[in-house]
Amino acid sequence: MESKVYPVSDEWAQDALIDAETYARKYRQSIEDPDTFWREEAQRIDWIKPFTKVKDTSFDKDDFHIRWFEDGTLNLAANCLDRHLADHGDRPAIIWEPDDPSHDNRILTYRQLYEETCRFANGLKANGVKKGDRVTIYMPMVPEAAIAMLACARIGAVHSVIFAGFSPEALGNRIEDCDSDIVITADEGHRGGRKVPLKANVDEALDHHAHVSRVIMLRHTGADVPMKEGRDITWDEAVADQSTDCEPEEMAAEDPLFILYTSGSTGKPKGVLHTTGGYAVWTSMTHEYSFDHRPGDVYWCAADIGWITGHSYIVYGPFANGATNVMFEGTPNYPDFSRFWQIVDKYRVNILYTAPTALRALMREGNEWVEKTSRDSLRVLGSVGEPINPEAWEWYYHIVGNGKCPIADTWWQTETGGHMITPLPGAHALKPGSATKPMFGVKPEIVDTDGNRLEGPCEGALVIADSWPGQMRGVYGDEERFFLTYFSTFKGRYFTSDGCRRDEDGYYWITGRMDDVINVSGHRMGTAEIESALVLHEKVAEAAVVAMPHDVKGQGIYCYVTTIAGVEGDEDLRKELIKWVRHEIGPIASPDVVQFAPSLPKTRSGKIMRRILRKIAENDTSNLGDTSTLADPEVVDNLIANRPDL
Ligand code: 6R9
Repeated sequence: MESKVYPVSDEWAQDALIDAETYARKYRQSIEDPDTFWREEAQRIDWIKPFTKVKDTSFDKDDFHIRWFEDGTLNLAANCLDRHLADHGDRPAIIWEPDDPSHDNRILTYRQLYEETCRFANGLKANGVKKGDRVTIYMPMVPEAAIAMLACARIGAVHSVIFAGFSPEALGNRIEDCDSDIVITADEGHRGGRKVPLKANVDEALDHHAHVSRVIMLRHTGADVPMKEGRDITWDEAVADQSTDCEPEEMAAEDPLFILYTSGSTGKPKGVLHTTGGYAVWTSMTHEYSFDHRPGDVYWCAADIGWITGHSYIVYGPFANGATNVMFEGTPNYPDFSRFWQIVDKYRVNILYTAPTALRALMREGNEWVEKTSRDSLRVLGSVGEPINPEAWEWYYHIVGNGKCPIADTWWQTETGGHMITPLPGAHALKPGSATKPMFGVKPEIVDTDGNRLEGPCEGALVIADSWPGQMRGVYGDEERFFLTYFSTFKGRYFTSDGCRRDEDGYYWITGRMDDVINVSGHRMGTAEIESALVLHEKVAEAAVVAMPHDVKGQGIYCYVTTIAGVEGDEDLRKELIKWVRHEIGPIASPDVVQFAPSLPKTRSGKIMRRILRKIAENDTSNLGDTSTLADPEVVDNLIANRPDL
């Protein structure tokens, strides 16, 4: 396949933190002599007790374990805050931009962020939170969300951030799964001119999860919300009279840092568990190298704190590196389609990190929204969440970046903690749509279905052959699921569930998920999760959910629904089911299409043939592949005949 190549410019080649030669040398060392490489790289973190052992890992079933820097101790919040105070306590740590541009922004220096974090950490302690306790955070994109996370890290509590777009039902299940007794939230959030009823959602969730004994609520919009006597207090009450100093807890490198729920192939979202030392080194290193981040840069990651990108690249990586972080509460299209670029100009952003879905949504509105802004402060552009199509890549590069900013197309996952395959701006020639080359310490391999390693240009399943420091350490509360999900498909290797192609230059091209995960606007949704929600509805007998191509979201959600006998699938029920799924999971899981089906295509053994359902959803029915195992071929003809016009 022919593709355009954008070589590293002379300017970049000369000034980059990591140039091509340095990349080659460091990469080789990271694979051949990981001990030396990581011993040095880990010096970017302040250890309380220095580690002596670097890496002790095995992906083999009989001896499965992952430990990095294991006898070292540290506190990650102290690495993100305290150590910056002496030299640049007055540097802005967070520049917060509200949803509505006519409202006031907020700027918190490192000293202020330190003090607010300590006060809240003391407040948590005063409310009974101890090291190892799980704290649920359900917050809008405000500085207090980051403060709550850092406060947990400071006292050794394990945070579980739930994206504010999740429903009460989804929130409740996640509170239950990690058995957390405390929830931190706000009265409401702002998003694109609308209000998100966070406290009301928490109340609804807690109707069924009464063991939660404390809710701390930030007053943000000032909405009049009911407070439950004895359970609910305000943020201000929690921090009143608390000291602005709080001794950081000494954590072992392998002590848990946080849990983050994500979707996989099976019905129940899993709590991905990350630990402290390796994650600290990994997020700090990748944030610096992938974006060529320099002290004093204004850096903006436009993700939400509820996703791994927010954890690693709004909070831990950037703060560990003393970055000035823009944090934005709103959306790219409110009040108009220039909003992103106006923010870039307002704060003279040097590094912008966003998702292909946002770019596609803005691209289709026309270039004038971009071109009326300057954007001349931009130096590096980042992309994350899904494969970026070459058209969106070219637009990002030429229109947004004026043809002078390298694009870091960062491939990684909740499970990997940080960037795994990505170009470094001064080291790699770029090919639009390719995540290019592995990060230091990452050993990608492409295997066939039998697990044979393929060499040279090839396509297959992407696996990682050895451990890296930022790797997840477990599925919370389910020890076996970790090994089974990631290490049992291909022996001795971590299976990413992504398909991948490697070209003649050794560049990696991610082709997308190979499992039943739909990537909607960069958000992972399990088809089984949506199916379970649908069949909970009293009028639904059976449901099958597959991905469909979508111009803006990347993938959309296509649902085939069989109603119970005597119920007709009409327009009203269609609307009701869409509302139902939004209520059960959240607005991000909104079905794009609901097609009623008298029955679903099944094999004689009763398995739903998703391959066929996918083809119909893609409107590609000329070649359905092998249909010989279908129990009733007429079912398929009926589905094709009744496919809604989209
Ligand atoms: C960070 C994040 C992970 C899945 C991953 C892959 C897709 C993410 C990508 C990409 C191609 C990129 N993905 N970044 N695909 N190029 N640059 O998104 O984590 O929410 O766990 O999703 O997203 O399919 O497996 P997460």
